[in-house]
Amino acid sequence: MRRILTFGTFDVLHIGHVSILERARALGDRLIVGVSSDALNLSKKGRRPVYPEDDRLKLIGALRCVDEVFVEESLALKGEYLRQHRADVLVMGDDWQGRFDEFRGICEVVYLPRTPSISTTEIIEVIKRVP
Ligand code: C2G
Repeated sequence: MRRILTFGTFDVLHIGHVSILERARALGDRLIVGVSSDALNLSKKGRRPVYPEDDRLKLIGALRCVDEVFVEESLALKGEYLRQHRADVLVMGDDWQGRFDEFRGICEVVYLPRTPSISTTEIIEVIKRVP
């Protein structure tokens, strides 16, 4: 049983999110997703997500490729979460390339290419422009 863990906000769910989750799941037998809390986002990005954490957890948990979800309360607890969930592999998008190498002592760390030309920020901008 190869356990894959990944983290993210997954706000305003889009094809880039589903694509990385499907590719992450394909690396093992079980995919566990740490969805960052509203409070963590406020401190990290200076704004609250459009979708509240309960909704983001429900959406991610409803995907066929996802086996388990939990709330990521703090960036500083990544090592703890990896140990708690007995992760064999940490998967992150390559916008985080190199940033999680410190966890190579706990598990494998894999960076997957991001889907080009789509992001939550861009979707929000497009919606704002709708007359
Ligand atoms: N992603 C992607 N392609 C996109 C947009 C996002 O592959 N076009 C990936 C990101 O690389 C990330 C995941 O989807 O692995 C979730 O993206 P975000 O919600 O933007 O995650 P982020 O806020 O960067 O949270 O501590 C790490 C953070 O929790 C990661």
